[in-house]
Amino acid sequence: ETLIELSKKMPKTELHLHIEGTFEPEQMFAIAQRNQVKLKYSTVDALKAAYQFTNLQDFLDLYYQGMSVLLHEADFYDLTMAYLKKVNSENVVHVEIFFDPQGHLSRGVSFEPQIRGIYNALQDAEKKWGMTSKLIMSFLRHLSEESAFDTLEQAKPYLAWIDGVGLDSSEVGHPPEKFLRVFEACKKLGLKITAHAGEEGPPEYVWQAINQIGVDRIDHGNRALEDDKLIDTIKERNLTLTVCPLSNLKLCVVTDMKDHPIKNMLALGLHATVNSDDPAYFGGYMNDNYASLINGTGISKDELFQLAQNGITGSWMEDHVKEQHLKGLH
Ligand code: ES4
Ligand code: ZN
Repeated sequence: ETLIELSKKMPKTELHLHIEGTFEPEQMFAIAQRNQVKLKYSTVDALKAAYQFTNLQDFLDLYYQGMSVLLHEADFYDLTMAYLKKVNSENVVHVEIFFDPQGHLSRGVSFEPQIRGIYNALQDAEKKWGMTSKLIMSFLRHLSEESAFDTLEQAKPYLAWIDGVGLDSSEVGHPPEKFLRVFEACKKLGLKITAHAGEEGPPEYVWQAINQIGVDRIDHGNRALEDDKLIDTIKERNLTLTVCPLSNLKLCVVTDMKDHPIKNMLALGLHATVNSDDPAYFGGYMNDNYASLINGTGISKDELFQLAQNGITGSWMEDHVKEQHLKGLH
């Protein structure tokens, strides 16, 4: 059995996934049509041809355009269900999904249809396939603290459906400490906390996420490797890194998959995991991300299992559920 075959068969978790980043061009055009809204691109091929990014912002500009056709609860349901169906076929057994409410609120789409559509799809996936999930509301860091507080207020009637909060969008110039008070309020509400840090931003932003915000996890974290003391701190605190190989390649965080730092992260004792981030934009879902690591970096069988195991231990599943999944892995 090849490592590729093994990686496909393994039960996997996804801990870093933006649901709006799973919007495939074909589905985007179909929903645009039924909502009678126009996209900037006239064909699927023209849109796909635009998916060439040199940095995070290039991608975000298209990502916000793409999500602009989502208007109704059914749109959010269909988007989420299409993703869940895809990863169920890849033996993903647990997902922790981000959504960006401000990307929709700013267009006049209220909180309720967003979360109801996403949540109902997650529930249906559990009923159909036993796939478990957590939902993470993410704040857009290029917007103000006030906007984040307003979003949290709108989320309050739905807190039973929300497991954690995150921080995403344009990193440089928007350090975690900008949202210190918002995350304090979230913590008081019992929400888990994660933040994108060290994707394009400096190690200082990862320090802030840990020491000021008190994150339970770090999304990406690539640039933490520039700071030895930071590496030690991430280990001491047992913080999981949600690493996204194809995302890193497409956004030029790494220039070649053979230079991807994930093997180094494992060798340093960091709890790295494999995730797809925005699979419709970055060229692949969970199995493609594993395949790119196997083909590009030459990870070993032991490293493959370590990554899958880290995905279970780094998840926000209840401890007894983690135990079950760990047994299923070997
Ligand atoms: C994102 Cl790859 C990435 N980084 C930061 N924010 C994001 N939102 C969606 N994908
Ligand atoms: Zn991300």
